[in-house]
Amino acid sequence: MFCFQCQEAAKGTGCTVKGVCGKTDTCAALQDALVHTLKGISLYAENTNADKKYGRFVSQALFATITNANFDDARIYELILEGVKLRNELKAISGANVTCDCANWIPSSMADAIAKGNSFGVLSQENEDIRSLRELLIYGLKGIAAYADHAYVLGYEDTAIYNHMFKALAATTKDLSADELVAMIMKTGESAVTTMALLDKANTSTYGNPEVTEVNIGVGARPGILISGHDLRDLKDLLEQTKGTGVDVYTHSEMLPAHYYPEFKKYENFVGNYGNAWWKQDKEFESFNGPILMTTNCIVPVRESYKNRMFTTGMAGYPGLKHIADRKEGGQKDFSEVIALAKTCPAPTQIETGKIVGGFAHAQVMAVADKVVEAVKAGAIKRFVVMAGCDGRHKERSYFTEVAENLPQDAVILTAGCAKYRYNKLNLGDIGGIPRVLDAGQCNDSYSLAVIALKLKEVFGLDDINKLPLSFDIAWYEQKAVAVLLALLFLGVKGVRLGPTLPAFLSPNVAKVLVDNFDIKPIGDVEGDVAKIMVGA
Ligand code: SF4
Ligand code: SF3
Repeated sequence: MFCFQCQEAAKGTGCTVKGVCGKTDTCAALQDALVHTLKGISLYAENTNADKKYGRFVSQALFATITNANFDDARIYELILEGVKLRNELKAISGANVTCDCANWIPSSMADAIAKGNSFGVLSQENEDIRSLRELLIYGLKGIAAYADHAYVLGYEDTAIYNHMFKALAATTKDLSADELVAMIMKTGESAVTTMALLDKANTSTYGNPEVTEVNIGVGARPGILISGHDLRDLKDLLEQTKGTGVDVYTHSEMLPAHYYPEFKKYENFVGNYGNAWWKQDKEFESFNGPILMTTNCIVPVRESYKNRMFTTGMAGYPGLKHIADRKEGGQKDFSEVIALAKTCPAPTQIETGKIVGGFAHAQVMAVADKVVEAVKAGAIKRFVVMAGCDGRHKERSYFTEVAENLPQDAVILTAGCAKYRYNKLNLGDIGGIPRVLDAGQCNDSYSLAVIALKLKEVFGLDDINKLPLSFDIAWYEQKAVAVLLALLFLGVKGVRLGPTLPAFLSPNVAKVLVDNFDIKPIGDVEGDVAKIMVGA
């Protein structure tokens, strides 16, 4: 195997024996064979007016290959078989004669698919710059795919997003120049903006606009179910089905922002958030005591002590865990087994107490825009620092906690994604009633931060987003962060700091393109960075 798609790639170069994430070499090969198949689908779909079902499939299958989403060989192999079937349908419809292996191969067995993945993996492209650009493109698409799937689940789709996915995946099989690939990457940034906007519309039209909310981080006396990941519709079904059963529902990691939506506040058994970012789950799931439902990434290798009370659903999967099947059209997923199990479990063991505040998505911030603008004009707020993205295991990530602690009192942190767990429980105070950490929501709610920045640009009559008193200090881990980063670049944001390390998949030349054109820089030391951030350097 060779995989370097996430920030924790072994030795900062790539995982070769087994993923640091726990992905086995067979699962890695199957995922590579799946991506290979999706390229074949795309080669036919890009020139056909393909039905939405093909776009949906490509999104869901790409989503399954995101870091920490699906470790289940059998499920990945099923997706390959389904993909080959759909590809052959498109082949017949288009009547095209495409010679690429990805457009024609037919797996005869799982072993055959593993061999295919091994011969068409990342390293099959020998030119390291073309490899780097192609993979950057694919990882951006994976992030978009996850967001597109969440929007689809709520009934929102956009064929332009699917069409871009086809074009971009097909592009990775062609003999394109570096410049042509860079142009495709920029278009992917545009598509990331479109997709996050669509998901924002899906979430807010269905569940209301997030509002400032205090979230309890302690526990109650009743048994609970812990729901993790990003899928709000799964949460809605679970809340409906646990209503009045005596079972409480807690959010974990990226599900925390669900508390900010008016729709979910109606449920008296929706009691709080348990634990921290994804990577601490192997300890925190143990002390939760009740069932855990993973709706998306990020799953870490599952311990025996809670294996029999952990479930996956949607595109998440893990061998040996029960998988809750998809809902029938118009219906709900059936969580009765999860709820029945919860009733037999003790209440969660308390690991923290207190409250955290969030809900500063675009509508809520706009509602207090006057106050914010006033604070900037009066000099009470000198700088906004976007510290969105992901959290992870690396010790160097304490940098983000220290930056949050060391920024002067007149700086406000804007956040989204699980990066927030590095500083959302510190007491950083407020500026005239405006908290110094404004949490917009999940990583896809980075879109809200962009909307807020564009609005501020307008209010201050500026012609360039980079003239705002705004800096970006982004923590990344998986491919959704790649999509968010490409979205920022498309929106013209320059000078983003990125850490804890730059992606292993950027070759020196590709990294140089990003530095030269967008002034992207690796994080440095806390003191130096804080000083530079405050003067916009
Ligand atoms: Fe390694 Fe990350 Fe790939 Fe997992 S996803 S195999 S940790 S590079
Ligand atoms: Fe990602 Fe696992 Fe945090 Fe949505 S999901 S942000 S890492």
